[in-house]
Amino acid sequence: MATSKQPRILVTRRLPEAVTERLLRDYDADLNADDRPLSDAELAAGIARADGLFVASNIKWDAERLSALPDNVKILVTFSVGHDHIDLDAARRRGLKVGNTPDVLTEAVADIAMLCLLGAARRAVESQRMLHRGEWEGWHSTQLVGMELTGRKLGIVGMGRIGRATARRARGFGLEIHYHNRQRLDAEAEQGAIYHDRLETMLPVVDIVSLSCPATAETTRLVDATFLRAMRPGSILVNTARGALVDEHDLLAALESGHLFAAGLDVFDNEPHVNPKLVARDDVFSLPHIGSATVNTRNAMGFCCLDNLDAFFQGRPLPFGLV
Ligand code: 8YV
Repeated sequence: MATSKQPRILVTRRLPEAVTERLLRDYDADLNADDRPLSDAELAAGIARADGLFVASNIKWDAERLSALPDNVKILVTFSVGHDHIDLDAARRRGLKVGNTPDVLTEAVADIAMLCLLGAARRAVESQRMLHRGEWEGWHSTQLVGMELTGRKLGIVGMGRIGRATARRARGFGLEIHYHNRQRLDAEAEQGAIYHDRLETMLPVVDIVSLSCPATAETTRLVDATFLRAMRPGSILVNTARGALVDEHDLLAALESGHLFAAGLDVFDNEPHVNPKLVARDDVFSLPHIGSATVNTRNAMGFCCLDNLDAFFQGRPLPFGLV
C-alpha cells in the first residue's frame, strides 16, 4: 500500500518485530517502543493525529472515551480476541470500526488451559517450591500425590473455538468431556462431549471446570460462592479466559476450606495487580496471562490487526470485524 500520504496509526503497546516492520512499511505510526503505560496526555496527543488506533486489552474503551474520540479516528483494532475492554455499542454509535484477532490464538490458549489443568492437578507449585527451597528430602510413597486425569470428567464452560481445542487435547489425557454453552453444538463439533444446558447439572458431576467463555455482563462473577459450592468437593477450577469471570474472594474461601483441590489460573481480576493471597497458595498454579504468548501466535495476532487496517483503508469490509 505505497501511497504518498499513508494513514497514521497510534499503537499503544510495543508489537512483535515482524508486525512492527509490516506496520511501518504501510503506515505512518506513533509507536510505544518502551512499552510503558501511556499517560492520558500522551494518549490524547496520539489520538489527535491518528486515523486509526492499534490497542491491546490494558486500556478500557468505554462509552465516555469512545464518544470523546475526534473525527480523525475512524478505526480501532485490538491485539486480542477478547473485546470486553471495548464498548461495542458505543463504537457503533460513534461510527467507529472495530476489529479483533479471532482464531489465531485458539491452539496456544488451549495449550495453556492444559498446562493450568495439569499444574493444578499434579501439585506443580508445591513441587517446584519444595525443590527451589532445597526442602526435598527424598521420595515418599505419599509425597505430593495429586489427581490423575485418566477417567476423570472435565466440564468446559463456553464451547467456542478455545473450548473445543481444549476438549481435543483433554480427550488425549483420558478425560470425559462435558460442556455448558448457550447453544448445543452439532454432533460433528461435539465429538461425543456431553451437553448441559444448565450449569447446575454439570458442576456436580465433573472433576475439573475450565472456563473459556468471554467476559460479558452475564458471565462477570459467574464463578461465585454458589457456583463453587455446586462444584464437587475436591475438584479443580481452571481459568484461561478472563479474571472478571471469577469472584476471587469466593475462590480463595473455597480453596481455604479445602472444598476445591486446586485452581489453575492464567488470568486475574484487575491485572496486573494480582491478589497476593491467591498466588501465595501452594494449591494455585498461576501464570501471568500467557495464553497467547508464542511467537507464531503473537505475530499472527498482529497480522490480523494489520489485515483489518489494510481492509479498512482500502475500502473493504474488515476480515475480523466486530463493528
Ligand atoms: C492478549 C487475550 O494477548 O486475546 C486475548 O483476548 O487475552 C490475550 O491473548 C491480551 O489480552 C493483550 O491484548
